[in-house]
Amino acid sequence: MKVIDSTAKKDGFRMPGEFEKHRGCYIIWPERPDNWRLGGKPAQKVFVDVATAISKFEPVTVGASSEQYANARHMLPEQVRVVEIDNDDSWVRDSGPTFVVNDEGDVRGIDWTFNAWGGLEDGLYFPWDKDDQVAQKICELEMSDRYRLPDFVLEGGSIHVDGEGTLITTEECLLSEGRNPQLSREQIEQVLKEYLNLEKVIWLKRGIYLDETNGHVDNIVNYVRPGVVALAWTDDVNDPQYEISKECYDILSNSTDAKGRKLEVHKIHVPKPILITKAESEGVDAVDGTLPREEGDRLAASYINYYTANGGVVFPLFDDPRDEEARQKLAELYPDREIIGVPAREILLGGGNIHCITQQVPLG
Ligand code: KQY
Repeated sequence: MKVIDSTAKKDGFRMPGEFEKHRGCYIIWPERPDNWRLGGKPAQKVFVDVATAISKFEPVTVGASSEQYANARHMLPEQVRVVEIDNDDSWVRDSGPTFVVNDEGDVRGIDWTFNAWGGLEDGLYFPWDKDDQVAQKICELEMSDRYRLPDFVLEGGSIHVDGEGTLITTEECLLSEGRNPQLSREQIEQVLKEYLNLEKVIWLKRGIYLDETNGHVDNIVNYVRPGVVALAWTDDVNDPQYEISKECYDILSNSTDAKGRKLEVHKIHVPKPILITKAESEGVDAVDGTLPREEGDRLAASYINYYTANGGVVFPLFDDPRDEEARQKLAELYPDREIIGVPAREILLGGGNIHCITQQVPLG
């Protein structure tokens, strides 16, 4: 498959919204013991639940390392395809390609540079070279040509688009020292506009409180459809999350998108603060250079970190009274999709959630 020396905008490709039709979905199997407790065994069960839920709606491929291939194949249901993809960890939203489509139905991948959320500045592990090859491997499996950006760091979790020329991101992440410190905000915006075919970038300031990715947008805001977004919210003015969510609400509700529409903003309450337990902390193999998981640390829990599938939405459950409220809100926002909740504490303990462990391939 070819590496194309051009840009999506020049070639008439655009990034579709996640709510548009998919050809399928990728997930990478968790195993690294310095991020996933107990050697990844509890997380693997939840990844099976997420893959199974999504496979009700669209084909799912799980990539596993050669060491874990047989275990993954054994644990996953037969309708899920399992292939070997060597990796450093299982966040395919970030290590995988961002796909773009054209009006002829062609699909191409954008292969951003991946540096584990901040490289040597404040990245979450080292090395990350296998993760940086994941996008290329998925493009090959999908028979998709790709644009490779060897000098531009970006993760899929740091952007959401409406498919009609608008992208939402956060300054906390895209302007962080560990991504592209040599580029100004305007230059970063220009790269996004060229490679995703956009007219407008809406900049939020910060993502969810204590998000270890430097505030990925996919934990705080999601596009329901063009002109309509869901926002993580709390009414508790004493929670540091309040000020962040309020700031996002003010920016979003005062923004127009690329088509000149005012955004409709729907609030979905976060669960009460979720803290790492002693047993959970002790289950992680602490090593130098990987973010420690300390007892009592608050996790960046948000229902917004959900996956939009063909005909379905798969969202995280936290064993919290807000779970049911989130389900109802999503059912209202997505009347034509089945809403499936998956208990997701084990994914949260690894530092992300359902959206972060999935990557859609658009139908084109
Ligand atoms: O939230 C994400 N998109 C990724 C989280 C990475 C956590 C690594 N420990």
